[in-house]
This record gives sequence, structure tokens and C-alpha cells, in this order.
Amino acid sequence: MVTPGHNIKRTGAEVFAEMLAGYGVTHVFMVPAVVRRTYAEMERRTNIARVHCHGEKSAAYMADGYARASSKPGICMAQVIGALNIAAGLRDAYLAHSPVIAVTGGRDPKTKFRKVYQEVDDVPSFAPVTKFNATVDDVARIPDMLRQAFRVATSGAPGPVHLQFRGNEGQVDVEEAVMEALVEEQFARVPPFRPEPQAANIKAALNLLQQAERPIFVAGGGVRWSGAARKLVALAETLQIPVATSLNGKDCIPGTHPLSIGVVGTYSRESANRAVNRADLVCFIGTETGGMTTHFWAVPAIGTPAIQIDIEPQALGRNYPLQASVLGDAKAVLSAMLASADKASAKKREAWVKEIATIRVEWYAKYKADLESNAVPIHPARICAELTKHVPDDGIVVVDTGHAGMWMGGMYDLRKASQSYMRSAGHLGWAFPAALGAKAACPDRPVVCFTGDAGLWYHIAEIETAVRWKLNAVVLVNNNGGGNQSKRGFDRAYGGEPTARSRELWTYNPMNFARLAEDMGALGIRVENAANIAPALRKALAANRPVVIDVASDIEMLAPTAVT
Ligand SMILES: Cc1ncc(C[n+]2csc(CCOP(=O)(O)OP(=O)(O)O)c2C)c(N)n1
Ligand SMILES: [Mg+2]
Repeated sequence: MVTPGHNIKRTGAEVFAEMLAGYGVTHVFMVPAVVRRTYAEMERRTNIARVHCHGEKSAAYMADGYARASSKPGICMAQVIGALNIAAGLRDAYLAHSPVIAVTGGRDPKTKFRKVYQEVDDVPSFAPVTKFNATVDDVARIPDMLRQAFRVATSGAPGPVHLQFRGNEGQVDVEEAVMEALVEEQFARVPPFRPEPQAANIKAALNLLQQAERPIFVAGGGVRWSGAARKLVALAETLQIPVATSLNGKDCIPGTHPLSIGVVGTYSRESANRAVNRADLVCFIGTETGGMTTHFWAVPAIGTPAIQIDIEPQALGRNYPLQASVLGDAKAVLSAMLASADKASAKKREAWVKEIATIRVEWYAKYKADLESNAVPIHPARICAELTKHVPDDGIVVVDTGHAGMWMGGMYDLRKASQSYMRSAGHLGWAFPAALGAKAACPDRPVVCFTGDAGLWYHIAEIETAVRWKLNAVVLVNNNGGGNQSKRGFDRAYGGEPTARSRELWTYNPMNFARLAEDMGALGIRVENAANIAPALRKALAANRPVVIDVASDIEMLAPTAVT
């Protein structure tokens, strides 16, 4: 490392590669050609894997999965023509507050507006999907801008950053300047700081929770970014307060915990919506209280007494009038509450906790037949139940959106606090590349992806990437031959009388994804009978190679919709 004052010139590529390694980056996800010299320097100076993907959007999703699995920023890169594909891929990271840093090639001031091959002004397109969107025009700015990128991506509510390097391939990196590869390790992961709450705010919130007879927590992604799940469960147990979660916060409490009532909102579990709507006080923690989590502000109804805890001041009270609000890191807030919680107040909530137990039992009873169904083609609820049983204790489950989000959000249970759950924040096709990123970040943990067939089609070429880079995720495809979440909507559009041809709008030709995966070098397992799901999972988890389990499921099965 060069110390200031030595006046030694270094290339941007050397410094960029060394800094990424210094921040603990193990993988970058990219489509060439961008910062080529940096990749050469990475090989010389670091152990960073340069994961060469089939598309920039999937590279961004891999970086996102990497970030959500490890809490370390995920890095993706593209040359100028791929920049907007990267921008499209940052959208899910933006929605889920995931710290992804995208580096793209971009315009050179010397040739701007002269119709340079492949060039448009990309920068404005990154504005809606980033927390910080900047250009690196001078090689000497690489170190400070990269530090700022890590700082912004990991701080407060985390989120994506875009740096556009000068040159269509970001070739500003080949230039030289006197620079130091200075790294601020603090910002190498989320959270860099744990802002402490104000004592008076803690007291006010705790008083309300302790006085309430039917309070409930609604925990979101902020709890998982803060690493506060165990503290949340500890406080819930101490005060005997049930916990519902957002989809993004599903792994804040194991589904098997007696105080867990499920995912609340639109893609939800009926028991959670019922419980939240019966609460006399809702404590939102680390959730944006957005439309998905509140079923468009119907669960709970606006006006329900509420408390909110968040790291972003502007989140507090955005959608629900509050009786108390606490600004701070979720773990710091929960620790402070635990320190002065009055355990004796739990007695007040005995009846409520009993009611919660009944709601839990009623939910399992209502869906028992589906969860245990032996139907052929297979019922998706049975797939979820098999995953509940067979995902290993340290497993990371990565779930797509649409029906995948509904089935798994509602029907799957985490059994252990050591299991993780990550979900698409809305983009179909996100889960498979994100699962590869998660596996890159956590090679020692089993990664199981749940996706529909429409979801897998999006980035299916990345099976080859998984094989090439030994990203040994297990992908389970709920394969019903179409995007059947769309069925209800199209049936409605036909006035309840769909024609035979209306199915053109949401179905595909049948496909055996296991065979396709085999041809791409992965292990493929086809399952047509529910009894074979468990053996397939066992085989897949022991295979030590990328696996696609193709489960033939029932195209007529629609996931239950939200109750209010
Ligand atoms: C990028 C994007 N485009 C479109 C949609 C709308 N959408 C949601 S679910 C879905 C179909 C899902 O099909 P599949 O993954 O096969 O799951 P299934 O509903 O069949 O279980 C579509 C098109 C979306 N969520 N994201
Ligand atoms: Mg489908």
C-alpha cells in the first residue's frame, strides 16, 4: 500500500481492485467489456471472482442476492450499452433496500453529443433506483468516490449506488494518478453504525406496549438488515407480544415459534391479517408500512393505535398516525427496550396470546389438506410444506414474486432462527440469479431457490453460469406451464368467461426443466409425485453442484388471496 506523500503514481485499475478486496468483496458480477484492466489487476492482486454472466440484469440480481445473504455490498458492472440493463436490475435492490454498487462505462466529455457508438446519457435513468448516482470523470477520484459508494450503500436504510466511470468501457481505470487504496472497513457491511434511540422515546413506546392488552409487532426488512431478529424474539417473549412480519422480514422469527402469526399484508398468511386486525396496538419495526405489507393500508386499518421504530426519520408516521415513534437502529432500540421491559406486564396479555394460539391452530387446520395433498399434478402448498420440513437448519431460501411469493410467503415456515429467507421485491425472475449471488456470498450454506416456471425462464441462461462458477444453489421450479397468477386477472378481463384462446395470454409450451438443466451441465431432477419431493431435495442438497428440481404442479391451483 502506498502512503500519502510518496508521490507514486498508480493506475485506477490497481487501486480499484485493491480497494474492492480491502472492503472484503469476494465476487463481482458482470458482462464485459468494462474496466478490463481492473479485472486483470484483480487476478494479479486479489482473490476476487469475476463472475461473467449472460446478462446485466441478472448480474445486478446476483449482486443483490449476494448483498442480502451477506449484508456486504454486492458489485455488478456493465459497459455503456449494458448500463440500462443494470439499472433495470437495481430496481428490486432499491425496493428492498439492498446495498448494490453498480459500475458502468459512460460518456467521455471529449466526444459527448457526437453520436458515439452505443451511447446515450444513462445517468438520469439511475436516479429513481439509487441512493447515490454519480460520475467518476477523473482517475484520481476513484478512491474517494468508491468510499462514498460504500458509505451510502450501507448507511441508514441501505440501498443501491451507481458510479459511471468515464469511457464507454469505463477505461478511466487505465489512467494514473497519485492515489491511495484507502478503505473504511466500517462501511464494508450493513450496518456501519447503530444509532441509539432517545431514552424518552423508548420509555413512551415501551409504556404503550406494556399497557396494551392486544399489541402486535409488524417486523420488516429493517430488522433483518440490523441483525435484530433474535432481540425482537426476545422482547416478544419477555412481554408476550405476537409477531407478524412483512414478506421482506419473514426470517425475523421462525414460523414454528408460538408467537409467530405469519406474513401480513397482500401476499400473506390469513392468520397474520386476522391477528393484526384484532390488535389494539400495532408496533411497526423496520418496515416502510407500504402497500404490500398493509394490504394497501387496510391491515391494520388507518387509525389503529400505532408505534413505529425506524432508522430513517422520514419513515416515521408516513402511513399511520403514531402514538409514539423511535428513531434508531432496530437492534439498538430492541436492546434498550429489553433492558427496561417489565416482564410482569405480560400477564395482561394471556388472553391475547391464547387467541393467537387459536388463530394459528385454525390456520393450519384450514390448509392441512393442501399442505399434505398427494394430488397429481402436485399442489404448490405441498411443495411449500416439504420445503418447511427439508430446508437445512442453516439454509437460505430465495423466493421469486407473484405466486411464488404468495405460496411461500403464506405456506412456508422457517423452523430455525439460523435459517434465512429472501424474496423478490416485485420483479419476476429475480430469485434464480439472486440465489446464485447468495451462494457466492455464503458458499458454506445451502441455498434453495423457489421460483415459478415463468420466473425461471427470465434468466435461464444463468444455469450455465452457475455450472461454470460452481455456484451450487438448488433451484426448485414450481412448474405449471404458465404464469398462472395472471389467470384470475385475465378471467376477470373476459368478464368471468375466459375463452380457450385467453390462455394464450399466460401459458407456455410444456417444458422439462430438469432435462434442460442437464444439457447445461447441472443436475436435473424431475418430480411428478409429491412423495418424491423429499428424496429429490435430499439428493439435491448432497449433490455439490447446481441442481434444478422440476416439480410438475397443478396449473389450476391459485394461491389464497388476502383477507381483511
Ligand atoms: C418484471 C415483472 N413482469 C411482470 C410481472 C407480473 N407477474 C407477476 S406473477 C407473473 C406470472 C408468474 O408465473 P410463474 O413464475 O410461472 O408462477 P405461477 O404464477 O405460474 O405460479 C407475472 C407475469 C412481474 N411481477 N414482474
Ligand atoms: Mg408458472
